Order: sequence, then C-alpha cells, then structure tokens
Amino acid sequence: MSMTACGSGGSSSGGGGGGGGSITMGFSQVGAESGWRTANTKSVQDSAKSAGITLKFSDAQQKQENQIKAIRSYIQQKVDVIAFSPVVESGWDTVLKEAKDAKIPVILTDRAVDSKDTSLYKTFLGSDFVEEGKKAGQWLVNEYKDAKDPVNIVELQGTTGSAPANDRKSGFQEVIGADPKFKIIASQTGDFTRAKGKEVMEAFLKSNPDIDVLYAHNDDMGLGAIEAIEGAGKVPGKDIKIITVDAVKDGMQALADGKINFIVECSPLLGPQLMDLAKKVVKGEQVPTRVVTEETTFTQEQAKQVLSSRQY
Ligand code: GZL
Repeated sequence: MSMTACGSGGSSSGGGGGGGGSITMGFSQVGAESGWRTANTKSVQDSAKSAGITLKFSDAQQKQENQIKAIRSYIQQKVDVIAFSPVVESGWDTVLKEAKDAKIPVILTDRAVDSKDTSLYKTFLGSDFVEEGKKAGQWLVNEYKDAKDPVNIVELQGTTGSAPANDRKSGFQEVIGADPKFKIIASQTGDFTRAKGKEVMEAFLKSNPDIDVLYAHNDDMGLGAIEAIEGAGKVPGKDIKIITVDAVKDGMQALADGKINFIVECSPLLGPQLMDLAKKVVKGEQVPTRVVTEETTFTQEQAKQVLSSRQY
C-alpha cells in the first residue's frame, strides 16, 4: 500500500475542522488495476489541486485490509474528510463506525458498500451499475432479435464481491433472462484486469467451442480476451461479439476497429463532484444521499466519431 500526501499546499486542519484553513482529505483508492482506475486517480488528484484541497492518497492494491489500514491512518491524522472507493461491498461497518465516532465525514465514491447503517457515510457518488448491465443486455437483445438458435454467452465478471461486478451481472441477467435463447454458458471473474481477462478467456475457449458472445464487465478484461480470441484463430467482433463497460481510450479504439461491438460508458471523472461534496460535508451542509453520474453508450460508428475527443 503506498501512502502519498499530494495536492495543494496549506496546513491540514484537525478532524471535523475545515474552518479557515484548507481542507485535508484522506482518499483510499482501490488500486491501479485498469485504465478506468488510472483515469479515476488522475481525476481525483487533479481536482483536489484545483479545489485547494490537501490530498492524502493511498493505493490499496485491490486489498480490503489495505483500505481499512489507510482509513484508520486518516482517522489518526485527524483529516477533515475521508473518501474511498470500496474494493468490495461488505466488511466496512467497523472502520466506518470508527470514523463516525471520530466525527470525520466519509464519502463513498465509485463503488458502494452494503452497510445497513447509512449514517456511516454522508453520500455515494458514482454510477448505477445495474443500469449499465441492463444497457449491455438490451443491446444484445436487439442484436439477436431475429435469431432462433441459442445464443451462447460467456461472461468475464469484475472483482468478486465488488458492487460493479454484482450489479453489472444482475442488470444484464435481468434483461436477457426474458428470452431463453440467451444462455450464459460460462461466467468467471477476471478481476477487472487485462491479464486475468486473457487467461480466463483462454480457458473459456478451450472448454466451449461454440461461443457467440462475450460480456466483459470492463474494457480491460475485454481487451485481454481479444488477445485470447485472436490466439485461438477467431475474429473478435465477428466470430465472437464483444460487449464491455467503461469506454476508456483503448476500449474505444478497439470498438472503432471493430474488435468490440458495443461499450457502455462508466465515467471515471468523479474528481470535481467529489471535491464539491467534500467542501459541503466539511461545512456540515446537507448533500444528496446519492449522486449518480451521467453516462451513455457507444456503437462502433459512434466510437469512430468521438475517439479523438475522449478525455480518458
Ligand atoms: C466502476 C469501477 C470499475 C471499472 C473497472 O465504477 O469500479 O473498476 O469498471 C475498474 O475498469 O477496475
């Protein structure tokens, strides 16, 4: 776990402070597992600088125990506000109660927790992952509306136990489940990384000769799977249709090149809204319990049109 203090100058005010001096935020990031995460980290760090917020930043390398350690460290340092993207949904109540007892407000960003006690955090800022799964499913239903034969789908799930993996799976299943021709013949985690996505797709290809579609919970696993598909002598985007989520630059390039068929956008650019929310919660102002980001979807034609203007 790497801990760095970065961001604008200014002294750190004590926990619950944020009076005249600049605000200090302790941020625990999931890791650096994907292009999306890299873009999200940049958005948080750049926005803290622009907002004049002193940022203490830690990378948990996708381990919950590292995030819990970082949050405890921020509590000891008496930061004014804690923000984090929980790598998995469960197991946060104890440390969030410690932050609440220390009177340090917590903001969830990107991923949610399944704590029943919603007083443990001030707000959630991020995407509706169920909606993202539904959008992916709806494209598939439209794409195969005239098909009579079974449509064999393999699924590369995100990190086990994470909100995006759970919700993108359930949203997708909710839409395709209405038609029995859609069959998910294999589903396994690729942990949101290219390497694991390639490895799992290689195994899928070995044990399933008739794959029609890949649904990958993020671009990076889809890009790894493309290497596996090409390695098996098949044509990605044609022999096997591919749907992914995120819309990072490399994914959009593959979409424009015809190797991916459809991408559901999930914006990593949460930094500006996060800093606005942080200033409000430190001042004790009311904030919405949930701030959902605006997102869209891309076809191959749309990717060709927007590729040069993408920010990440
Ligand atoms: C989604 C985010 C996911 C991305 C992946 O908001 O948590 O984690 O979809 C990233 O690319 O690794």
